[in-house]
Amino acid sequence: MRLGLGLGQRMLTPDNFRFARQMGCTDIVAHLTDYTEPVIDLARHEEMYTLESMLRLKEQMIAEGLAFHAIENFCPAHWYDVLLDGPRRGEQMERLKTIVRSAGRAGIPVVGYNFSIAGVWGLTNEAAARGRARTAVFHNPDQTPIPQGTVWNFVYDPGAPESYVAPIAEEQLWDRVERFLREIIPVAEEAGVIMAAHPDDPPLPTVRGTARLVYKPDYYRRLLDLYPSPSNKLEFCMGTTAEMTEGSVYEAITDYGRDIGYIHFRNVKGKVPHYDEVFLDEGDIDMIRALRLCKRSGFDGVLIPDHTPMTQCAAPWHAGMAYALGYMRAAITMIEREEASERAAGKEANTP
Ligand SMILES: [Mn+2]
Repeated sequence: MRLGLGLGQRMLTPDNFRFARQMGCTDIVAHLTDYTEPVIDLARHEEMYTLESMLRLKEQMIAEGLAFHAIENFCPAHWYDVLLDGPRRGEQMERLKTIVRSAGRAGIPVVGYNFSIAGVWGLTNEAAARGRARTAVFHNPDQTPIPQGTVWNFVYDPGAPESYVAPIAEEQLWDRVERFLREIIPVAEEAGVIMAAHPDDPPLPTVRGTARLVYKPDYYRRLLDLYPSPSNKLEFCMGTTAEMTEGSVYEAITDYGRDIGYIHFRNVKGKVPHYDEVFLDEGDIDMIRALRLCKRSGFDGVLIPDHTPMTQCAAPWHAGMAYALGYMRAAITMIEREEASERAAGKEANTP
């Protein structure tokens, strides 16, 4: 198993790559979309998702001793009509295929995506983690409908008429993701890229009048079965899976270990409709047990910290990540040593 760091678009800098390497990372998962802008800057995002931009970033990572493991998420502006089944769906599917082909040509093994209309929604920031660290919490499901011209909390069309996105039923959404997979997975196979699906966070059946895709562990299987392929995998989020009301995160790891593209390693207290994101060692998940199960169920890829509580110091995000990465580095080492000694003991027992 390898340790990676996920970086937002504006954090894709040589300094942060060096920080990742110093923390023991070998891989970077890059967000090419800037989520801090309320209205999507189309030209900037067109540029970020080109082959040239991917190669430039990869070169900067290599210069710091890192691999470009994955792109996390398409930009909402690139595929809103794929999600909403709108008039520009065909042209946007072609755009997504170009992005996947570019990732393949740049030698980036994974493209993560989140097939969601409402996106990550309803989380607020509170001093809810250990030592009153500020962190994301979900306490009050806000169900106000989504304004037209918006998907995933981002405004792609500021000039859209003043009305709302019509309610979307679960079967409609599954039909849309099936069409998406039928078109994108063959392209991903040819490009040598793995498409990795993130579950819906928060994992509720509906948010803002729109159905959610993977909000229970069984639906990971439903998604994989739509188009079985080595290129159809999961961006397995431990935090989101633990927030689900059905099943357990341990069972899910055992069931899907071999179908995981990469892992979001995050802990949480509580489940929908009330949970707090917390430090790795203070939540409901026994993260060591979870990681051991990942290894035993056949996962041998990259794990990254997901979000982290902000620590009380001059570098709240970096210190939070350093804490998470140190914890993960130690856990990986421990579990790999355990396995090596079990293998050695097994060999001894088999010697006549
Ligand atoms: Mn996640």
